Amino acid sequence: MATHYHLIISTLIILSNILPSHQDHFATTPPLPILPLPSYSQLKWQQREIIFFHHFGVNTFTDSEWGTGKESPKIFNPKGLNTTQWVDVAVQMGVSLSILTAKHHDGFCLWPSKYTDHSVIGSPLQDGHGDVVKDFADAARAGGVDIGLYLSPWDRHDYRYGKTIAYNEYYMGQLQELLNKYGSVSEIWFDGAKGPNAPNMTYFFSDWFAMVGELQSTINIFSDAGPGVRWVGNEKGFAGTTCWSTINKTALSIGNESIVDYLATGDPKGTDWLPAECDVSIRPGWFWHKSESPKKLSELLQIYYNSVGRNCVLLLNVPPNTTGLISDNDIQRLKEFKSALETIFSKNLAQSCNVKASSIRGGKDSGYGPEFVLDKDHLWTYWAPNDNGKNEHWIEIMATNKLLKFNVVRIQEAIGLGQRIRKHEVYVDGNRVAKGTTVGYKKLHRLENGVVSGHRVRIRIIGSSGVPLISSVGLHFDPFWHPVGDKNKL
Ligand code: FUL
Repeated sequence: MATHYHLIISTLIILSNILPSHQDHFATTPPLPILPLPSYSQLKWQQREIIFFHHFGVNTFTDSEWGTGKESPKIFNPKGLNTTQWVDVAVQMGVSLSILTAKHHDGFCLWPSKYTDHSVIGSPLQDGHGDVVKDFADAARAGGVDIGLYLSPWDRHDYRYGKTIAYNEYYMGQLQELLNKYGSVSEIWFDGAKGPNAPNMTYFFSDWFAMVGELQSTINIFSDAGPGVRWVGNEKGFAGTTCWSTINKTALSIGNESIVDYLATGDPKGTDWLPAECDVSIRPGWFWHKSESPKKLSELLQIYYNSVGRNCVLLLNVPPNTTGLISDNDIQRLKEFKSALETIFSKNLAQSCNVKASSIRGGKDSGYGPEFVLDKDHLWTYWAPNDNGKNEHWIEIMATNKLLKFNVVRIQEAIGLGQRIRKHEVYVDGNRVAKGTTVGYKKLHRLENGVVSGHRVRIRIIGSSGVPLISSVGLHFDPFWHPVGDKNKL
């Protein structure tokens, strides 16, 4: 009996050594998320990086920025209107979403609304049978570009403005027209702007937002306070150097000047995922003016670093002119911008390097190794360190042969599992070259002292909620960056 018993025990021991235990057999599970998380539509929006804005309307023809509402619809006469040309420009730029001002503050509607005659109906465009929103939506769909619409709450024309119930009914009627008639709409823009002498009235935001969500389930609602996307708090195209996608919605309200700094930085303790959009125009004005010209390439690049490179989306306004086309000089500048971004970011010097990290969740070959920061997926494959209670984690990129020379460091977090990093630093061969706070979807460090060269680049994460999850790292050379003190120009 005793021998039997021993046999059974030793067989069991042998078997337990041969058969894989659960731990060896299954893949290491991903870490738990840190709430709040982005929604599907917010994640999609974030990855667009650059969105177009088109301000177009009676102001285009009166050379003004804020129409009075007294303009005759007859002045709206874009004789060569070609929305396909707008879309072609977006496609060439790699832009996947364009937002059109369906109605600006002057109240003039670019579509034939049945609730007013202050629209294309009274204009010479196709003898009053034109519909710019439809043309734009059709052209965008044909070109594979998504559309967004701007419907100004402040309306300087409509007789109902100032009468709370009547105007809210009018506004909601127009929302229903826009969101029912033109197919899928990916973003709707609720502008908080209102002139100082405008009649005092209440907008029924909750009703509007509920209606929008009902008519378009995947839309992102933009306003100062979201609920899908928040305003960044200025119109320069710059986010805060610290920029959380998290914020407390209860602290926000629309048209409230006192919250602009909070909007620019977000809130590490925020319980709502509400990422920031940086709106800016390629020209000084939002509408096209003959006397204005596009911003310099260097300004556009600075805007890109300060918006996309600070965890935001850049909403770049490109205004159609009186002909109904995007002007050649704007197109030319956009081409330069696109080509500059390609020059800088198409080559990642880290690609040919070895990588190591302070630790790896689940050990080597677990699917969370540092090599995942060099693949093409910038969201769902990532380096995850061990959750060992330590406050510091690092990843290091080592040159295989020749010296690395770069002036831009790109770091991306796997934001699908929450925005975590609060503080980080970058070292080259032991010398600190950059430091920062938040990372988020994308952090770009354009190095203050210009080009650096070295063999080992270490990114230290010295503060994060939970463990940091890094989805991508890039070392880039930006030939357009010449800061004072750049001693190492190539
Ligand atoms: C502002 C408006 O007053 C400007 O005209 C422009 O539309 C800009 C995007 O938002 O608040």
